[in-house]
Amino acid sequence: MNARPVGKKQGTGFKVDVSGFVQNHSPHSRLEEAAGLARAINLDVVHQEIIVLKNPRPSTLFGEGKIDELQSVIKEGDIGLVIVDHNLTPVQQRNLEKKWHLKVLDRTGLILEIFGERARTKEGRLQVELAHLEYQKSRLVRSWTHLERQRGGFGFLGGPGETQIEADRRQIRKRIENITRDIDRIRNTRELHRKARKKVPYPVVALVGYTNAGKSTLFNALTGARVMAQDMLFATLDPTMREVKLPSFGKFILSDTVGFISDLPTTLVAAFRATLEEVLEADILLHVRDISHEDTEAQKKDVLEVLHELGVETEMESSRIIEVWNKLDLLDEESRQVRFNALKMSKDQIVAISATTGEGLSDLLEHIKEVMSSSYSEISLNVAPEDGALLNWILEHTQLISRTVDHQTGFAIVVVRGSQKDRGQLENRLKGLRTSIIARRPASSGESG
Ligand SMILES: Nc1nc2c(ncn2[C@@H]2O[C@H](COP(=O)(O)OP(=O)(O)OP(=O)(O)O)[C@@H](O)[C@H]2O)c(=O)[nH]1
Ligand SMILES: [Mg+2]
Repeated sequence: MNARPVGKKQGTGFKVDVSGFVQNHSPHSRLEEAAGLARAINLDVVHQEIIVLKNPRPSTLFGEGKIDELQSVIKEGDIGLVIVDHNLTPVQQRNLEKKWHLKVLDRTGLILEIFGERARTKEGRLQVELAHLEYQKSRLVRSWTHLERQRGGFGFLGGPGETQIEADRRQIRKRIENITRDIDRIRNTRELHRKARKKVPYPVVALVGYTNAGKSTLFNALTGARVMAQDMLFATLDPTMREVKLPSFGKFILSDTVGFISDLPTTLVAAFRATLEEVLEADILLHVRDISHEDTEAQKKDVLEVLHELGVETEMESSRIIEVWNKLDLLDEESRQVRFNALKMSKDQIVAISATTGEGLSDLLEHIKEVMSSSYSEISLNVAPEDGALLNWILEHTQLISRTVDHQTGFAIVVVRGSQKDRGQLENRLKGLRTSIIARRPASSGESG
């Protein structure tokens, strides 16, 4: 499944950033990001430039002059692959490939390649393959012969030797069907596991954020784990979960996941939807931001957009979102002050930290605890002996703190920790029963189950 750079000159890269289409992100940093993406699959970037497009051509995107100019750069640099950091139509891609006699990848194609290399779990691989197939399907109309599909694989960068030239739409559709079925199967199994996990219903805290913001570094800092954290885009693809002990609160589960990026291909968002949705059901979302990045605001906007696409109402759910301003150590004194002033003025929940130096981490944990305490409470119940079914429900949905039985009455005193949602459901279930809630208090302390 690994895609390799094409041609003898493996690893030669060449990138163009079409600045005329860049929104919010500065052309310069967008170019740097694209180069980073290329390096993320071991491509050797030999030339990069920003091209201002005054009037994009439907057939080739660039004008004749520019195409010729780039042709000489290609010759000179012995370049084997051109990456256009912009979405190309199938026709544009094919025409550019014909003119330059090499492989051309657009932004979506490039991101798909990276995901293809990174996916580790079976589900992750299938999701990426599905996204790839959807992408190919949309390009099948006229340019299929240029796609040089690897037999049984899905990389665009496959060697021409193993290509299968003739398109077979039906075959692709069939493969999509099969993959979808496999993914469903895996998902059902996971759903069962998740239900089982619910029996120890610790609150879940999920890390979300732009790629390279420092999610995995923070994950490691908080859990003592060693998740791959690298100065590499999309270092993490598959979700990872781990327990964290919160002093005087108990445990919570921290989950690290794939980073977002601007113009994340919609096929990919769709493919990863189920995985991400699970993460997004978390009690708290930590939105990790690289506050030292010049495009940090644009990145935030991108992340909120993807969250929105995934069904998180960021405005209405602000109480469960904590913004984590990371990489504080990279700011000079002045920018630090500016940031801290902004932080104080903001009505959002924000904590400034450095995941590498550890600065602010205790504040962050404190804040997590506060948010949890306000949404979690300790509930003491007097459970009637005939309400065994209800007791089972309680034990499945909440976290048991203690349980004692009054042998004379047969009633059990059960103390649990539950979220607001659990509490609401519990109250509904009590109607008409002898079981009752006898006390409730914020879950600011208590031991872990
Ligand atoms: N100086 C500094 N560097 C940091 C900090 N946090 C993370 N980094 C660096 O930023 C880079 C990216 O960190 P990761 O933790 O891999 O970022 P990520 O958000 O998990 O990225 P993806 O998995 O690609 O989405 C690494 O080189 C980290 O060492 C920080 O607080 N300060
Ligand atoms: Mg990561």
